[in-house]
Amino acid sequence: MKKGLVQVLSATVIAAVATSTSGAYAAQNNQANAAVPVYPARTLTLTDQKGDANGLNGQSLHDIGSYPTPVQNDGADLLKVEYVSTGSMVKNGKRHVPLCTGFTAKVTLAAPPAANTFYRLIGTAAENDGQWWLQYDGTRSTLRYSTIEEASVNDVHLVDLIRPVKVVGSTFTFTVTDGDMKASGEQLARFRINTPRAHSRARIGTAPGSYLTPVQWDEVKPHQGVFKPC
Ligand SMILES: [Ca+2]
Repeated sequence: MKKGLVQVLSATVIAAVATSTSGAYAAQNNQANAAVPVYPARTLTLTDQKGDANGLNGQSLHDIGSYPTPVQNDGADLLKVEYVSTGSMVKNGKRHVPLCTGFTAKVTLAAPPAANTFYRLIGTAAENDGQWWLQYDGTRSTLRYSTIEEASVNDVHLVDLIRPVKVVGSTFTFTVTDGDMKASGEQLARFRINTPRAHSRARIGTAPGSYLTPVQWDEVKPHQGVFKPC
């Protein structure tokens, strides 16, 4: 009986110590988590109708709007574009302050990306007031940019993004860093995309300089505002 009592008391003490230790660890962990605020990411989400990738909406000559039809290219059907700033909280003295590093732009389609198609996230930027476009063609992930003056003489620049687009099922995501912005003459702190919008277009031909891009399969109408990640 005595041995049994000792065993019971020992088990009770061990359990109490374990609970106390676990509680202390949890408290410390909570304090550590509470000490670092969550990075205040900025977001902008644009949406578009499903089933309207038929080449009828957004044509420069004749735009009848977004209507589902039996002619439908699911892999070019834009449903959503989500811009999210990237960064982290860093120590500055006793405080944590946000450090912005760029942004991501995730595109959701009705099906995995189609072959021979350009996907473009369109807009202008702080320095590049002619165009600042993110472009994915199934192989290359690029940035197109120009000022108004350059665009007027078709002097448009094209560089590869530092990080290629990541495709997951029916979505693909651009990652834009400080280095990408510098490559196009933009500054991270001042950077913004004006009237962001998107379209998907056919890519006909093989030479980069001589692609034909009709038909425009689908488009996301312009957002009358800006996305400023930092
Ligand atoms: Ca659509």
